[in-house]
Amino acid sequence: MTTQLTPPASTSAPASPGVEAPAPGASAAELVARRRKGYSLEGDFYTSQEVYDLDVDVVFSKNWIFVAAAAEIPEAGDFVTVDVGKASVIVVRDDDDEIAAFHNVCRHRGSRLLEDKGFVGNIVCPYHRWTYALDGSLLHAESQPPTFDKTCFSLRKVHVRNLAGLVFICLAPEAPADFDEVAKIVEPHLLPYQLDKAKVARQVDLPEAGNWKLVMENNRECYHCDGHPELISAYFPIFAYDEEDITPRLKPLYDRYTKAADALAEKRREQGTPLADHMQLDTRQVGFQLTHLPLDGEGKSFAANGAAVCSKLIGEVKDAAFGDLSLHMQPNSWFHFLGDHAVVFSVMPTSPSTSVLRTTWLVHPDAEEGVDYDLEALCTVWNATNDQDRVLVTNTQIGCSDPSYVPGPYSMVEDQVEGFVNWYVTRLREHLGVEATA
Ligand code: 3BY
Ligand code: FES
Repeated sequence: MTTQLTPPASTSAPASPGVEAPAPGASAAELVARRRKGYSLEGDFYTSQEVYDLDVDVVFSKNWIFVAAAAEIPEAGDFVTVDVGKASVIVVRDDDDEIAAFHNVCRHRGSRLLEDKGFVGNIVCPYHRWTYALDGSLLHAESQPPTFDKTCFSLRKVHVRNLAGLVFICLAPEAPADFDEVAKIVEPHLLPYQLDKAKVARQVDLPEAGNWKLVMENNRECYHCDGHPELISAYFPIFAYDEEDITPRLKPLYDRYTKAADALAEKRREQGTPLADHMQLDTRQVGFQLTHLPLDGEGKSFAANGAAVCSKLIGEVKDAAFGDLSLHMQPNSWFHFLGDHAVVFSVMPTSPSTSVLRTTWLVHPDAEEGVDYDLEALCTVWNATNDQDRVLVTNTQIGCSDPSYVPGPYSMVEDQVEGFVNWYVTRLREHLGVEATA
């Protein structure tokens, strides 16, 4: 995340009445081949049914996607279902306390098995009551011939990983292998927060009137962050700057920031957790970015003056002023981990022009609503931020659907948007076997 004190130097071309909007209706292969580096995507990327189908079949079905916090399914038998296009997946905690994932399709005649979320002893099909254990094995199917072999009809498995309390699935037969390498880097950073044992304080599904990529692109920059007064008030308005950019006017602020960053580094060292940032958003198939930032004011949480919003610290965190560890992952998630809570986000596509942003707030399992935290106060900053972003996404979907829309250049502070788009275009180019022509 980058916050500007002054606007960046303009990189946009002068107004040019001669600029022509690309003709609509190009195939997905043409669109990804001619995508111009450094520029936003053509409008068809956000409106075409062909592109949407590819997004579901390639981006969301062949890559690891974030689908739930493990804390949503704390006990054996707790489950959530996840819709990916026409596919539905059951994510369930099994009797060994492991998280498993299965296609939500009965092995008899295909009925949907479970809806939404809840608790089950076994997974029982509502149609003819075939009954599956939490490990997916078929336990019982009535009226079968003696030759019937139950072991041939287990639920079909989906790849799943529980990364320190964050649950990812991959629908492909072969999941991208570098997830494990990324997990090895990320996991030690997350251990102090003990997310697997956290409590879900609230979950909100926000329908977005925009393509899922617009929600992600918007998340990947703070060029627009003047529109987030609640969020940016928690951060130092400084960290976009290199030391040489620091004018005498900025020096006191810079010194204050440096002091807070040093203090945070010391606290993380004491807690035995790594300090390094990582920026691999478009260089890996499991693209990710991990950033440690001190917060301004009291330095504790997402609230006015950086005040805490939960008096019980999350996990094993020892100091309330533990900064903001943010994790951004391709293609559909981002996360903020603070001393007193964590907030995790997933975006799922629902049509070419709509998507759903799911936000989940996590606190210490013993934190009591009304005693240790006020639920509204806990959620204020991100409810406001998400709603502000929703309006920006809606307007961008409308603008990108306008026949006059022409892709525009990214500024110097939109490098993570570029990272997202490069990652995305690479996935489609690989799948379609097309080379860049632009
Ligand atoms: O959550 C984030 O990291 C980003 C950065 C700023 C805007 N946005 C919501
Ligand atoms: Fe599930 Fe028949 S379809 S038991």
